[in-house]
Amino acid sequence: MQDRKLLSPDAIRAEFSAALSSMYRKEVPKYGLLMDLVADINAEVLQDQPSLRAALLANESLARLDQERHGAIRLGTEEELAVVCRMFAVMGMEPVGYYDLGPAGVPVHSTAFRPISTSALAANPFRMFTSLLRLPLVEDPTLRDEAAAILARRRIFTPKALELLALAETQGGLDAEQAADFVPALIETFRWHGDATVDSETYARLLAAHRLVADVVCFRGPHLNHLTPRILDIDAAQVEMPRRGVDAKSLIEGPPRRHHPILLRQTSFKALDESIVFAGTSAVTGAHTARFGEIEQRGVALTRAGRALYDRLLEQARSGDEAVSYLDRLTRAFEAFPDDLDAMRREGLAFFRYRIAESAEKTQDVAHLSIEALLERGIVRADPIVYEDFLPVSAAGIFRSNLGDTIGSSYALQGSRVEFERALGREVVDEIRLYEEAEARSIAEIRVALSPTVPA
Ligand code: OOG
Ligand code: NI
Repeated sequence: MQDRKLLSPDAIRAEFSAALSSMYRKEVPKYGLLMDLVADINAEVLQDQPSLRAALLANESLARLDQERHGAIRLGTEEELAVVCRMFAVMGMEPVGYYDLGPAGVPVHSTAFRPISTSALAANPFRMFTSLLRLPLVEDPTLRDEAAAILARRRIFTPKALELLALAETQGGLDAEQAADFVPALIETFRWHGDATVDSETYARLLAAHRLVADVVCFRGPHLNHLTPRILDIDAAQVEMPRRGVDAKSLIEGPPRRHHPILLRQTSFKALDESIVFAGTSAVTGAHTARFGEIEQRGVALTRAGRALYDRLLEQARSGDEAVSYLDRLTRAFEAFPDDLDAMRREGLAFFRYRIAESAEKTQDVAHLSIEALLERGIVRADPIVYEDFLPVSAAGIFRSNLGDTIGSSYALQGSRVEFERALGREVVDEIRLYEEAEARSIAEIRVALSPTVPA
C-alpha cells in the first residue's frame, strides 16, 4: 500500500484563505483599498503602543495580523449546508455557535465554521460565517415554492471538489498534491457569477420579497460576500474610511469604545454594484449589490454572566430614549460594564488564560495557594482570552448595511437550532464551552507545573 503523507488541515485552510483573498482582491478592487487602510492603521497603533506590540508578539499573532479573519457566505438549501460542513471539515473548520438572525429581521440562521484549538487558531485563524436562508419566512407561498424549485436545480460544487472530498473522507485527509487540486476546485463555489439563473422578472419578484432572498436564490452559487481583516483601532478606521473614498456604514456594531475591548466591534462598507446578465438575455441588464468590505476589532471573550450583561445593556441602549443619540445611549448603558480587566476577572465576566509569570521565582512550595493568592504574589498572571466568535445583533446590522435598511423588522417565527443541526448533520459546538475549557485547562497546567516533584 502506498503511504501518503497527509497535509495538516491547518495547512489546507491556510491555502484556502490565501486563495480566497487573492480571488476577492481581483473581484472587488475596493477591497484592496481597505487592506491598505488596515495595514496603515495597524502600523500606527503598533508604533504608538509598544505594550500592545509586545503582547501580540508574545501570543504569536503579530505575524498574522493583517491576514483575513473571516469571510461570509449565504446558502440556499439544507443539502448545501451539509456538504459545506464536510468541505470545511477537511480544513479543520467546525461549526461553532448558532445565530438566529430572524428576531433582527434577517431570514437566515447561521453558524461560523472555524478552527477550534489554540494551536489551529494560531496556525491560521480563518473562519467562515455561514448562513442558511429560511425560505418558510417568505410569505407568498407561490414565490416560496418557486424559490425552492430554483434552488433545488443548482449544483454549487464542482465534480472535482466533490471527488476530492470523498477521497479526503476515506483517506482521513489529503496529501499536498491533492490539496493543491482541492483548494481551487472548492474556491469555484464561492466565486462571483454575474450570470443570474433567473430572468429579470423573477429576480424583481424575489427582490421585492426580500433582497436577501434574491441574493441567495438567483445565482449559481453562494458567492463570498465579504472578507474581513483585523484592525487594532476600529474608531480610527471609521474616521479614515471616508477620507479614502470608502463609504462606511454609519455605526460601529457591538460594544462602545472601551479601554479594554470586549467581544467584537465591526464596521462595513458597500463595495460595489455588480452588473448581472439575466437568463434568456445576453447583454448586461441589471445591477445587484452583493459584495462588501468589513473590518473587525476583537476583545476579550465573556463568560455566560458577562454575555448576559452585554445583551442586557445592548438591549437597553437599542430600546432607549430616541431623543438621545444611539452612541450616547450605548456609552451610558455600558457604564455598568466594568472597564477594568481585573474587575472583569474577579466578577466572573470574562475569560482568562492563566500562566506562570516569567518573573516568578522558582522557590518554595506554593502549590497549596489559591489562584488568587498566586496572582497576588506575582507567581501567576492572567491574560484575556480573545473572543473568536460572532454576535447575532451585530451580524444582522452587517447584513442590513449591505442589503439596505429597508428590510423587515422582526420575524415572529423563531429559528431552530435543532433544525439547523439536522441539516448540518451534526451538532454545533457551544462557543462558550470552548472558552471555559481553555481557561480551566490553563489552571490545570499551573497546578501541574507547581506541584512538588515526586521523588523517584
Ligand atoms: C454575514 C453578515 C454577518 C459578521 O461579521 O457578523 C457577518 C452576511 O452578510 O452574509 O459577516
Ligand atoms: Ni463579517
